[in-house]
Amino acid sequence: MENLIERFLQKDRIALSKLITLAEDDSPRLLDIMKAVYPLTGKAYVIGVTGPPGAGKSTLVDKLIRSYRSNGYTVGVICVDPSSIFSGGAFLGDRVRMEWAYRDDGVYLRSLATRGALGGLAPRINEIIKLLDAFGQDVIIIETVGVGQMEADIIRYADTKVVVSVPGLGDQMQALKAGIMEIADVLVVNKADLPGAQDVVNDLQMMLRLRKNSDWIPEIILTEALNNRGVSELYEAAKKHRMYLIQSGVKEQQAVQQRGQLCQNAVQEQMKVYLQKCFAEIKDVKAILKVVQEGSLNPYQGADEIRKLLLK
Ligand SMILES: Nc1nc2c(ncn2[C@@H]2O[C@H](COP(=O)(O)OP(=O)(O)OP(=O)(O)O)[C@@H](O)[C@H]2O)c(=O)[nH]1
Ligand SMILES: [Mg+2]
Repeated sequence: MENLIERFLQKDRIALSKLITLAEDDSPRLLDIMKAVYPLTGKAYVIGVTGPPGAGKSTLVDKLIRSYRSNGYTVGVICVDPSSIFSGGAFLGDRVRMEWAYRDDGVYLRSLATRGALGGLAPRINEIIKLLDAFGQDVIIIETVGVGQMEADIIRYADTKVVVSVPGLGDQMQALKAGIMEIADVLVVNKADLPGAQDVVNDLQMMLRLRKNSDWIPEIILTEALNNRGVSELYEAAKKHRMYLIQSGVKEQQAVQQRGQLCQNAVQEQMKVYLQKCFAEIKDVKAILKVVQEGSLNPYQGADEIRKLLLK
């Protein structure tokens, strides 16, 4: 593994891929990997892009990557959950569309096909972001499908959160408002070539007026990702938001919080692994579990006894 980290530090993309896979698989080696690479992090600008299925997120991301590349930035892209029923087909489309990016050394694309063990977050998204950051990608874009709490969690640590909507969402628009709108830093109305785009803008403006007090008022950008319209406006809006984060001190506040959270999460993960080991290996714990399984001991009574045993 030393070798793998060594190769990673020498900018070997295969080593990067392997380390991301270890993160994705929740490898017990992850803690050591992160200890080694963390000192190299902190430079990347992270953008989260979310919205309903088929809104044109990938088309937009493709155009954004081109913009960042033409401005001299390297880019890492993480596409979360392309295996969902909505986007299984779209992912193949993405590969074809992104063909150019796979050939560009300054772009690293990765899709996370799996959900976490608990069915929640894509595993270790934060660690994967840190790996890309440490590898030297200037800009990291996370694309995720959906407008609920789970998607909000996936892009929680993005510096700039872009929520994409489109004309004709109907009831989904309500879900969008209830779910993810609160966290948006930039609002995009894509497919502005279709009828109804202005209605969506009006709707979003209304919603913004109800937004809780915040120093930052999200811009609403009309785009036609397919025709590359509005993409430079989105690029500028993201840049403006990034400057705001830095100048207002919000970025530093978020960093303080994030460092604590990463540490706590890592401890929790370690504890989970430790507990699994206890259940499998400690004789007295196994004995209590057995009695619980046989029905002679209340499971919660059993839990209490195991806790006392482990924490004594
Ligand atoms: N009319 C129109 N169609 C667009 C526009 N942008 C993207 N599309 C089309 O919308 C469809 C979905 O685009 P994707 O970029 O795959 O959308 P997505 O949001 O990434 O989709 P999922 O990842 O499956 O949720 C494709 O057929 C695109 O060509 C646009 O500005 N106007
Ligand atoms: Mg997509």
